[in-house]
Amino acid sequence: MIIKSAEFITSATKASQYPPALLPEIAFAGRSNVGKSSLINTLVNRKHLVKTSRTPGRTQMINFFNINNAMVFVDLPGYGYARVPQAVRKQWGPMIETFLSKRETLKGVVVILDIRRTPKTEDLDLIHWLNHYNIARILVITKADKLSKNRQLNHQAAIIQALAIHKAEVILFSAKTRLGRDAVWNAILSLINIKDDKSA
Ligand SMILES: Nc1nc2c(ncn2[C@@H]2O[C@H](COP(=O)(O)OP(=O)(O)O)[C@@H](O)[C@H]2O)c(=O)[nH]1
Ligand SMILES: [Mg+2]
Repeated sequence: MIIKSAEFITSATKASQYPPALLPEIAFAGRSNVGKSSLINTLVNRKHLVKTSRTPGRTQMINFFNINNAMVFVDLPGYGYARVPQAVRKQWGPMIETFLSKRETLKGVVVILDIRRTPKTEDLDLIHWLNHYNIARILVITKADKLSKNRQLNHQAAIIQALAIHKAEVILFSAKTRLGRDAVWNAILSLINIKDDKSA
């Protein structure tokens, strides 16, 4: 995928603050610190379009980015970080659920999981919500570079089992090595019905 432009549009916590729904949207969701910002930056070939952080739980708003004037990437706030104040954590569910249930231009959600962790309640809840609202998902297992090839396979198998899904459904990814970048792009493009014109 050739990236001609990638620009921040706006941040929102409620529907009235969302930008006009004009382009197909792909949202990104996962636990705080899972590597969501790094994944988006890798996809768009920018080091700092989306802030990455060593301190998890900082971004508690929904951030919208215009990509190539062809689609919008939506960075959803990370969940499951204990040090986020209770009041903020309480907002998280309704904020995400409103977005997922009301956004008519949403074409799918990239669900990001850390290869070293078994999916937790929040991950499973998110996947159930997506099923409930009939929203397409792309499952990405990131930070693959943190494990040896052998352990990658074992951990991937454990995650697949915990989620009760098919092996072909997950994409192994690394922001560090860029493993899986093309596969994630292909999955996104097929959800929004855009052909990847490499000559463009
Ligand atoms: N080794 C490695 N580190 C990563 C990868 N993706 C993210 N990280 C690191 O994990 C931390 C959290 O990443 P970030 O993208 O900010 O996570 P977010 O909170 O989910 O947006 C940062 O220190 C990143 O450098 C990856 O694929 N491999
Ligand atoms: Mg982030």
